Amino acid sequence: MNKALILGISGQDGSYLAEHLLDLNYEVHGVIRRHSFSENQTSRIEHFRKNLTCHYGDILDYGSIFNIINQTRPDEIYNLASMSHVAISSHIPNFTIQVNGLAVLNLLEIIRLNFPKIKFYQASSSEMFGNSIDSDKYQRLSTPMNPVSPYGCSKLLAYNLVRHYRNSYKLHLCSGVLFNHESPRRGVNFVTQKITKRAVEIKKGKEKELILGNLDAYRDWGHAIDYVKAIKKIVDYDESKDWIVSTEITRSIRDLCKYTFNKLNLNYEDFVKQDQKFVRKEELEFLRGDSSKTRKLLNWKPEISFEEMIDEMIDCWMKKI
Ligand code: F7E
Repeated sequence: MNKALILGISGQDGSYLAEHLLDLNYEVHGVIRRHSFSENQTSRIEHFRKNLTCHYGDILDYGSIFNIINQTRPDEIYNLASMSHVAISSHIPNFTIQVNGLAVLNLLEIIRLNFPKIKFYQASSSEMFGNSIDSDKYQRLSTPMNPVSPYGCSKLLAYNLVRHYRNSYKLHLCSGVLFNHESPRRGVNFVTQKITKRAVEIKKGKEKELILGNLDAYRDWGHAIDYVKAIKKIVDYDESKDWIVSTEITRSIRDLCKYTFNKLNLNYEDFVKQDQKFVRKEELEFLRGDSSKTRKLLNWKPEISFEEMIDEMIDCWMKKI
């Protein structure tokens, strides 16, 4: 039985990846941070927790991570642990760089010095591109990376460290540069969940307005379930390298509002207001990833459409609220 260790198992991607690996008959271990509301911490994995082995640890705590790896001896490590909110990273830049950047260096050192056979996956992000874009309006691995947030800078640090360690020490280290990916398990302070939740609250007469920042940024949104399948294929590929995972379709926040409110027979213009408070210091304006190589070499493509994904999120809020 293959063994996997997931850092960030209690997050959106970690929870879906754990389920996918269990379906593939893996023994799945995960690292959980201590949290004062322990019931919230594991809400995404509670329904299948009996099939997992969870360990208390923290990616910032070198000893705890070394011990977990030493005890579990995984074949594969997936590093999905991160401070993942771009806007919040401007409020806690130092912490963001430590968690998303320096902690990855520690993981790489643990692998290099002690467990060089482990296959390692690093969650990289389209936020690393910043506002760089090729003339055909796509981002790809050759597009210059000029991040516009502490989050983007931290992810670029980790991405470059993974490349350097792979080239220098011949380790199986790969990165997936994932564009935005959403689901009903997304945190409510990301824009897709914020919009679908509030639109349902308005529909049910519980709220009157939705306050957002920039409506004219574009994002390439896929479903997290499709993206964790790509992650597994990335790790399984013989050669360890970097990959783009995207839908190749981009939409604005305004398009997202329009679709969500229409679905509920409402007009978004009657409810959506803008406030500078939610406008970023430096916005990343436009994302659309060219994932043609990933599709071809890994025989992967997104299966769930944008509309199906937003419908699923709306349905979940309709049941919850
Ligand atoms: O923002 C705009 C905001 O916070 C999307 C993370 O998974 O994807 C995610 O980062 C867009 C931005 O995601 C609000 O300015 C407008 O243009 O949902 P988001 P993100 O920043 O793109 C990348 C690939 C990651 O790696 C990250 O970890 O929506 N926007 N008004 C707003 N965004 C939020 N959150 N809240 C608003 O009120």
